[in-house]
Amino acid sequence: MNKQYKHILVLTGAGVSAESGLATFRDAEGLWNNHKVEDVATIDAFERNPEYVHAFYNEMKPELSAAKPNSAHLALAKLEKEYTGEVNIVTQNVDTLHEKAGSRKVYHIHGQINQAVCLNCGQILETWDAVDTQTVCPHCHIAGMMKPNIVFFGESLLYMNEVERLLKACDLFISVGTSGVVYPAAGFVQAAKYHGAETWEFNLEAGANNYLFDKHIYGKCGTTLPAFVDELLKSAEEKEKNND
Ligand code: BV8
Repeated sequence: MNKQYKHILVLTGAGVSAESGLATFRDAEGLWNNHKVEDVATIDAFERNPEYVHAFYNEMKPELSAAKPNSAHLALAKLEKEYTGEVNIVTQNVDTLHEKAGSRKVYHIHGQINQAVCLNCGQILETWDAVDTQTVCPHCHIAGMMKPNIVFFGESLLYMNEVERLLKACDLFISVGTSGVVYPAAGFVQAAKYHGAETWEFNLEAGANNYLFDKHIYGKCGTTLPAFVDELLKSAEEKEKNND
């Protein structure tokens, strides 16, 4: 990490929100342990039993709405604000903790818990209230066509055009708190590497795609990430001074 990066791309997963008290998916007491993925996070499940899927996400809303960003989210917001180069976050998380920490350039490729999409007119409804099969779309006024704006397995990701552009442009790719098992997000590191980026993995333990990263920093990202961000800011400042 001895250069001034022009474009830093950060990919985050559930591990970045773990120290805010939010359950991850695949850890011991993870979200999927009490539910079968295919019962709640697939498009067939939604078509088969929309009430059940709506209830699963409605149940999550109060906790995610009350959750507070932790030092990892705050470090990334500080990096975006103070770093001389561009900083973007692509998150697999449906919580809004990056935004609550002050990050502005955040792309939710797996959707957002406080959004629903109308399958009739395609408009997005932003709400922390419960959405269900009776909810009327405020845009086209049709009832019963709202779906959580969550990307289920088998659905294509959101913001993929922007993500492709960011993967081509970045010279530093940082992955934080993801098990690296869900594609295409788990393959982003390969694309970044192909386009010449330096790749770093921040996780509790080696992710499934860890062999694709140049560097690894294992530990709680609430501790490891702020230290890394301070290093990045300090070395950029020194470079600026030397250039003056
Ligand atoms: C698509 C929405 C195509 C719900 C989610 C066979 C092989 C390969 C791929 C596939 C395959 N069969 C099917 C596929 C594709 C499939 C896929 O990848 N399946 C996997 C499971 C095999 N992918 C898809 O279906 C995707 N769509 O491919 O579409 C297509 C193309 C065109 C047209 C039509 C279709 C859609 C993927 C999105 C699915 N939706 N979620 C919801 O969020 O409720 S995925 C779900 O997993 C979440 O979004 C989550 O974000 C994501 C990844 O999980 P992680 O964030 O990594 O969380 P996890 O718990 O796993 O790990 C947490 C990590 O943090 C751990 O490593 C832990 O150690 C670490 N950690 C914990 N605490 C800390 C920490 N690290 C640091 N500090 C800490 N304190």
